Order: sequence, then C-alpha cells, then structure tokens
Amino acid sequence: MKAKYALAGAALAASALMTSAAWAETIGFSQVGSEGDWRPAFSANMQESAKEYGIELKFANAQGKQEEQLRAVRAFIAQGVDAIIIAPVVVTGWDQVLREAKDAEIPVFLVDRDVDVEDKSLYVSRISADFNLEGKLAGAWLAAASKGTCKVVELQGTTGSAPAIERKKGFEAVIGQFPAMEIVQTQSGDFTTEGGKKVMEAFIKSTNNLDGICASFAHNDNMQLGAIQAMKEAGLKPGEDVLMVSVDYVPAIKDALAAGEANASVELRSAVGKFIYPVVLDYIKNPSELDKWIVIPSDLHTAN
Ligand code: GYE
Repeated sequence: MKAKYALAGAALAASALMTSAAWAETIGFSQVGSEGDWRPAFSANMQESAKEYGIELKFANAQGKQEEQLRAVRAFIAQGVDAIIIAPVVVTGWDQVLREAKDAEIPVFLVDRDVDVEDKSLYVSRISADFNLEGKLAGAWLAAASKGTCKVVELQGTTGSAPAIERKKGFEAVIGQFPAMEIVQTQSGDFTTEGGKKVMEAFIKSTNNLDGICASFAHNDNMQLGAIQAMKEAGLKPGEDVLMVSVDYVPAIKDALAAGEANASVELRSAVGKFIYPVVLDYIKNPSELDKWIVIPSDLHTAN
C-alpha cells in the first residue's frame, strides 16, 4: 500500500514539475542486454519515456555481461550524472561499484532485476515486479490445471540472475504443497529462444519424448517459444500433450496461447518508465527515504 502512495505522489510531483520551467536531468541507465522479446520492449519504453519526462538518458547496453555494466556505471559516475539506473544482469558482484557511486553522491536505483548486497543503503530503491510472485502464480495455475499431479520440466533463466532465482523459488514453494507435483528435469536456457530450444531438445532425449511429463515451466516466454519449436519438431503437441506455462506475456506467446500451443503466461510489464522516472526525478529534486522496493504488479494470462 505504502509503495502505491509513493508512486502516486511521485507521479503527481513529476507532472507538476513538467509543467514548470525547462529543466533536464541526466540519468545513466545500464541495461542487461537485448535477449528475448521483453528486454528490447523495455529498453524502447525507457528511451521513449525519458523524452517525455525531459530526461537526457545515457543508455548503455551490456550485452549480458556484468563487466560491461560495471564499466558503464563507472563511466556514468565519471560523467557526474544526476542518477544511475541499473538493471543488473546477476545478483552478485555489486558492492564495490555501488560504494563508488555512493561516495560520489550519485543516487542509484535498481530496476527489473535485483542485487544481493548486505548494505541496502547502497541504493535508493528498487522498482520492479515481484519475480517470486510470478513463480507462485505459474505454480498455482499449474496446480489447478493438473489437479495437483504433475511432473514438470523447468527451463531456467540466466544462472545467478534474480528472476531465475526467484521464479524458481516461488514456483517450488507452491508445487511443494502438492505431494504429486515435482520438477524432474531443470536446466538453464539463458532466457533466449535458442537456449530454450536446445534445453527442450535435451529434455526430449532424456525423457524418451517427454514420456510422463505433464508440464513445461519456462522462466520466460522466449525459452518456451524455443521449447515449443523443439517439441513440434519431435512430433509432440505443446499445449495439449504437455501444459506450457511461462513468464513475460510477449506478443509471440499471445499468438501461441491463441493457437493452443501455450497455456498460460504471467505478464511482466515492459512499459514501466512511467513507474520508474517519476520516483527517480522526485528523489533528485527532493532526496528522502523511500521504500526499498516499489512493486509493479504481475498478472496471469491464460488462453481462455
Ligand atoms: O523475464 C526475461 C528477460 O529480468 C525479469 O529478463 C527479467 C527477465 C525477463 O530476459 O525475458
């Protein structure tokens, strides 16, 4: 609730600001990369909405490499930007650079993915969806759809990334309530279509054509789309022989849902600049203690 009020307040403050004199803040944004369909949509939204808020955005694409992100963040610090936004590739390895930003008195905001730091004062706030809840929603849908009996193959996201860790945890927390539900195979497909296809091909081999497998849980839609291809090539019917549940709700999975080749997807919103920038701008103007996590809602979508 608190977070909601904070968002509404920040949005009001930002719109009031925008009607006043010309102003511009410079913000550095270190983005993970361009894997999958969700990420480029998120990047495009961050770039477009920056313009709407009158922000000069320095956008750095790390191509999935944390070293690139560290370099970008250090460059932002050297340039003396007004704030830094990071969507961190993995959760570890952030303490040092965040301390450098703090020493330079540049506020850091996390978006999308999380970091694992002991000293939470190293960043102002994280504005993002609840990945654990997304895993729980996927698990709850599957528990109902399978009536609580289901052997699952799992396609994990990038190893060490917050969504791979939390979606797995949330999913396991729910299916762990059902004695006849279990994950029988799990592997990382690195959040890509290609990776998902390869992983599903391996699962098809190791389970004798998915014999006895009731569902595929993919940490994102792109891996599931790759899995769908692999299954079709093996003569299987995704969505019928095997229940297909994933996360993101990108346009291509909507098509798969409509075609009956996917069954459920938890939406990860990509048009989130409107949630993020007002908070950052308000903070730059008026630094104050914020909630450490401002949650963006996630919704479950099914074919019918
Ligand atoms: O689900 C996936 C992307 O970090 C939560 O990253 C995000 C994930 C998203 O590659 O498609």
